Amino acid sequence: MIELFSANTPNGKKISIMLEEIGYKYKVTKVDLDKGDQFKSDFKKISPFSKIPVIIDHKKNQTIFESGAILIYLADQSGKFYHQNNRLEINQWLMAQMGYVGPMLGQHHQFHHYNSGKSKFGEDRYFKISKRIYEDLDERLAVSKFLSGNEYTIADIATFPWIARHEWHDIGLSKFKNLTRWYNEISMRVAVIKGFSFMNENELPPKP
Ligand SMILES: N[C@@H](CCC(=O)N[C@@H](CS)C(=O)NCC(=O)O)C(=O)O
Repeated sequence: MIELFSANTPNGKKISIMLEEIGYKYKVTKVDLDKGDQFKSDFKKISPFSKIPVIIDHKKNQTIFESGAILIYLADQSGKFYHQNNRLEINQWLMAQMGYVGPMLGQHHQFHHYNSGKSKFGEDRYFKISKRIYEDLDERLAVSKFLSGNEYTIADIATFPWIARHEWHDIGLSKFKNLTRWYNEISMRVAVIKGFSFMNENELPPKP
């Protein structure tokens, strides 16, 4: 049994989607970020930077923080979505999500969605970077069915919930034909629909 410590955010959804995709039984423990649950000493013991998501694999007595590391762990355990012969490609797109796509879109959320009007510099900077991310992903998906090739992998699972916040981005997902094709295909997966709504049962990936 896996225990997932999470909140209803893109990083949180990556792991519920993965757990649904591999068909593992899991229990969700909500970490209320607005109330500061992430800073409680018991949580800090399993998450040194006070961030969700974290999992505990109770069967193996193993705790894991950082969504990319969790995805790799679950992929290794289940033998799914992280094919041995394509790891170099998958690692690149997964690391690009972890180190660039997520953090930059996250800043765009801060300046454009939550705090618009407070910093023109911040709003312009992250809008521009986010638009470039859409363009670059669209370019990649013009020549590749999924981010790391022909197969759906943990790189797609990591990236999808961030693009699913497209309504906050105001960039216009539907203008990006290849990214939209990829997004629509993933949105229709049964496991994605279930994992996406892990904290809000009626929540669906918003249409482009
Ligand atoms: N690199 C981390 C980022 C995790 C992260 O930023 N989590 C946010 C929610 S999406 C969080 O826990 N924020 C609480 C805080 O910083 O106080 C990962 O991918 O797991």
